[in-house]
Amino acid sequence: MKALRVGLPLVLLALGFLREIASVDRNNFKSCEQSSFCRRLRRTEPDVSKFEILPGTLQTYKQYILLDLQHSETKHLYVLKLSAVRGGIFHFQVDEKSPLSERYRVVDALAGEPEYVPIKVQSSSASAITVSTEDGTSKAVVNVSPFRIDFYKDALLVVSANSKGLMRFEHLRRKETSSAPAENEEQEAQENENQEVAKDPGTWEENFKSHHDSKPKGPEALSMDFSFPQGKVLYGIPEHADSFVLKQTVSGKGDPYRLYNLDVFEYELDNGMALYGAVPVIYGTGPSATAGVFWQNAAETWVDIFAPDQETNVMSSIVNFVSRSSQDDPPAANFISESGIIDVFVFAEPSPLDAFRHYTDLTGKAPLPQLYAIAYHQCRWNYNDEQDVTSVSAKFDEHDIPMDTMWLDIEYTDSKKYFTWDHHKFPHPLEMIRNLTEHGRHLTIIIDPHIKRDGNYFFHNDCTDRGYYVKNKDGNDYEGWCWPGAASYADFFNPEVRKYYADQYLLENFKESTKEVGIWNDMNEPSVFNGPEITMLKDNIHYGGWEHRDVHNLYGHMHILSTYEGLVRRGEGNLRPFILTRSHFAGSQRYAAVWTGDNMADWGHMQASIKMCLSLSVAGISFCGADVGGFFGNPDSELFYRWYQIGAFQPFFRSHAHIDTKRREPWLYPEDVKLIIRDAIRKRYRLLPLWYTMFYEHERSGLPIMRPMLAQYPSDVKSYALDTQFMLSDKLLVAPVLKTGQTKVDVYFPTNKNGESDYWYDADDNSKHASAGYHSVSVDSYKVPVYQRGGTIVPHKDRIRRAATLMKDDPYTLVVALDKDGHSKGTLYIDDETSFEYRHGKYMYIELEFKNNVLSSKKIDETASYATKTWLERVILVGLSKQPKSATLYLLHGESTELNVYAENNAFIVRKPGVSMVDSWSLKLNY
Ligand code: NBV
Repeated sequence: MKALRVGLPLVLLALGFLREIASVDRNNFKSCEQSSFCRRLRRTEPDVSKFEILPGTLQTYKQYILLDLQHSETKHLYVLKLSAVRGGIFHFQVDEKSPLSERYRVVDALAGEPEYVPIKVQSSSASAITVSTEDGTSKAVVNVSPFRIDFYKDALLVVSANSKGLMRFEHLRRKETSSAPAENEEQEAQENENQEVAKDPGTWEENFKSHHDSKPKGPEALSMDFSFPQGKVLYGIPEHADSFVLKQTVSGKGDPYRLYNLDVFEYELDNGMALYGAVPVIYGTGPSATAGVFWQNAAETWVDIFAPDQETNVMSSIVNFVSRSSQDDPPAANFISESGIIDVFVFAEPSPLDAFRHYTDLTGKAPLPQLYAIAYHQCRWNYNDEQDVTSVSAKFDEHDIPMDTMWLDIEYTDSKKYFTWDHHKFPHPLEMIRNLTEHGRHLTIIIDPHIKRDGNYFFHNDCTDRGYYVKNKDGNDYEGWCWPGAASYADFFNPEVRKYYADQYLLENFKESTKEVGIWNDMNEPSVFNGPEITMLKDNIHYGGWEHRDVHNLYGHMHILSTYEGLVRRGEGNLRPFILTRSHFAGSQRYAAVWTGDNMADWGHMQASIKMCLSLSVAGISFCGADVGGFFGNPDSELFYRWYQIGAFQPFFRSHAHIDTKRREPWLYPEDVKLIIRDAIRKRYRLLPLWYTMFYEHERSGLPIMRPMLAQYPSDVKSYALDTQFMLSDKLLVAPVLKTGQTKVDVYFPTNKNGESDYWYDADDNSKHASAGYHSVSVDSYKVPVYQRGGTIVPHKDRIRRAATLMKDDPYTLVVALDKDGHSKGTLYIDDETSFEYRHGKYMYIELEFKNNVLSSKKIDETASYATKTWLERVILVGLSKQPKSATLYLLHGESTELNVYAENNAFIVRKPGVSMVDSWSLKLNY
């Protein structure tokens, strides 16, 4: 039995948690119909809103306005607060005016307090109140009755809130209704409403399978719809294993997309079922604008999508949609959450990238990782013992395959007690780690949030004694089942618990660890094997008295926040932590990389890795990847090497496999397959300077690293729905092989804003593509169709070593790819690759430019400096119309050297300019 082999107590099987089934057991998870609040609030037919503003209540402050909002029948009062954040972002909140008890407001998702700016009330009448940002570029018009807010950017209507009238807001109420006759109309309406709401059997308490939810506060759900008048497609709201562009969910099209962090066993593709993470940001893109709506709510949320029906043919339906008459409704999304308040940020820009930037300005940017973290990671459940770890690492050397990190899954622990080792299998962890470090490699170990209830486990005793566990509804420590058997869950919402947990990472506590060890936080949805939908009861209680219902989607986020704090302190504030998390929320990018969980070894899941990482990337989580090879099942050779070829071009690149799969280190496949895998990994290592620069620029700008085509080509509607190819920054177009037996890939070269194609150069043979549309490209087993955009400069390192950490001082190659004017530009970032010293000016950020036949380098940040030993080994010029006779290298202080230019592989090459990367220099081509 698999379960026994991993030490899972038999009782789990008795509880019906059968992890043997072949695909997701939908019975374990709720549909909207099975969820009382979704059932109650899901009205998809446009309605006249029952909410109206009371314009006489307008209060104007420097940075916000307040207005009362009333339900026209119940007369229940709400308050709307509307403010503006720097950059033309609007923020609005709706809460009850006098709730029976406080309603939950999300914490820690935003990177900090937004920078609120003054707003001006431009006009106020009985029908509308118009406010604008001081510079007048963004405007919000609050329509009084029916209540609606229209948001404008540069006079263009970009988002309309509640224009479909789908807003609902269940006010808190007492269960007992008096039997006395109503004394006035208001009381009568109130009672009618109570009866109406109570009609649903799940309103005051709810059962799902054998689980009971006591709902101490009764109904408290809310919803609001948002239309995107400039949008042709909607996308975002990860995490779902679905297309990048969101599909219509209304008019009998099934369930809304669900955001509820869950551990879904063998997840299905092409649907909106909830997965491990939830980032409630959605975008609408059209040729004139991209608008974003960030719904800041951590409770279970369902999102209905009103969009063109894409079932038959995504492309033609979008094209049809674009040409539809203006009376047709724009795409819209209706967010339905179980509790909390309505808390929304709205932003829009002509360019999608600028819109994405606003979102990461709010929720933060991923800090630059250590270089090793963006190299190749080798994982499986499990590397069995020290000998296994050491020998796998050695085999990578033997087969000359680069690898930077070995990973240990749950079996390294003593009986699933985290922060301990199983000393039978791992008697000398420090020695084992040292052995890796000496080879330039790292170790990452798993630490899950469930705590074994064992009286001999210090962690459990501390949490019990200090009251650090999440409580059940009766105020006792909540107990569930997970890998260790009986387990409780640390309450990361309590700052004291976070500090305690962070402390456990310190070397004085976790003695058999080192400051270089990376941490993998798994199962943090949280996963509870015997809980409803494999998670925690909603009426559990967290710090501050909040129900789990209010904070569910934030649990994993608070877990990694605590881990991050611990690792920063472990490294004395100077070593960049590496954390991988499964669960995530808005803002999780500030702490950890995310992977897409337990996928399967099939072609569909491999394709899904692109769609899912694109959705995560636009939602701020750029450091994304999927288990290469597929977690469940055994990939055949072709699938396995094709997956490596994709993983090598995704930000987080790790091979991983379930404990019951066959061992699959690359050399266990036939020699020819191993060589293809080796080639794919080496492609990654060659491009590490580009990856590192992209991650650095991501920290500065917040722009996604892996980008949907529409991010770069918003004027080309045909590129909108593409999720089989993607861009890396604005430089590379990656169109990998996605199907078995493929000998050709249809690559779509988009139309730029001038209505033409850019120039694209094949990264292998430098051949040029210069016409827009689909091109069929031949592929052999080694081929990954990757194109460098003309007009860019991409840095490489061509001396591939066994680990990225050993390539630090190696020289650079620059690939200069020309646009149609003979220009190109690029950047290169260099620092110590490990520490936070770059935040104190110890780095080099270089701008490279080719124009008028001269390639030159100059520092972008003049005051920053880093004494790199690296130098320029080669310049590859792609797209020159004729061969230069020679090239002259000029250093800033006057010296010059004449160099030869060689023709090779459809390019011209200048070998060994030899100049230090510290210097400013230029290279002139002589004709
Ligand atoms: O820790 C074991 C696995 C892990 O390998 C995987 O990557 C996680 O997503 N973990 C889930 C627990 C159970 C998987 C069936």
